[in-house]
Amino acid sequence: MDRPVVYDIAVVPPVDQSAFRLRLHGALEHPVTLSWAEFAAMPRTQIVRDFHCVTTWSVRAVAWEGVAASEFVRLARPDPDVRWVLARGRDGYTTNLPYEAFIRPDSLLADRMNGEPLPRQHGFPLRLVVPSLYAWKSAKYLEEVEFRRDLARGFWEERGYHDRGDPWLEERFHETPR
Ligand SMILES: Nc1nc2c(c(=O)[nH]1)N[C@H]1C(S)=C(S)[C@@H](COP(=O)(O)O)O[C@H]1N2
Ligand SMILES: [Mo]
Repeated sequence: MDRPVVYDIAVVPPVDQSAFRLRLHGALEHPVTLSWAEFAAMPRTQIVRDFHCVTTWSVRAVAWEGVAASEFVRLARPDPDVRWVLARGRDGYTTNLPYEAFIRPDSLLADRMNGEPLPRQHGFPLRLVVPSLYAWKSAKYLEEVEFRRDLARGFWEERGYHDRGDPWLEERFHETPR
């Protein structure tokens, strides 16, 4: 596999798994906060996918393991008119993505990468992985997933990056300046 490249907006202190919480909130029938033990008890999945950064590098065939995004949808039951997801990391990083992309069968919340616990610089203990979109949508150090009817932009999207970010369509920037 190619050498992974790390892109971070800030230095992130490690978190104790006993203090870890994952919060699913917003337009949901059943908002929920999960401890690490609760997350670890959920059904597991694995995928192998290339990882596409917007700055032209791609990392080939990364093996991710964790819990499918669709399992959190089953648990939290988003309202039928939810259109967007806003993911937030412990470093304050945020990114928005279409709900449709979040629920794709290959989207997951990963706690293992290439057969090992997620390395610290790749988002320990948990990150979002959305292989169908550019890598900036895959929020590391994940703590919050907000389900929304309307668009709220994340860190890069506020700075002109695309609200969806499909690498096959090369959706890097917004077409029109905002
Ligand atoms: N929490 C958090 N997640 C993040 C970022 C970040 O700065 N903070 N950077 C994003 C960007 S721009 C990219 S390209 C990928 C890089 O993932 P990697 O460091 O695991 O290669 O993480 C994304 N997720
Ligand atoms: Mo990136």
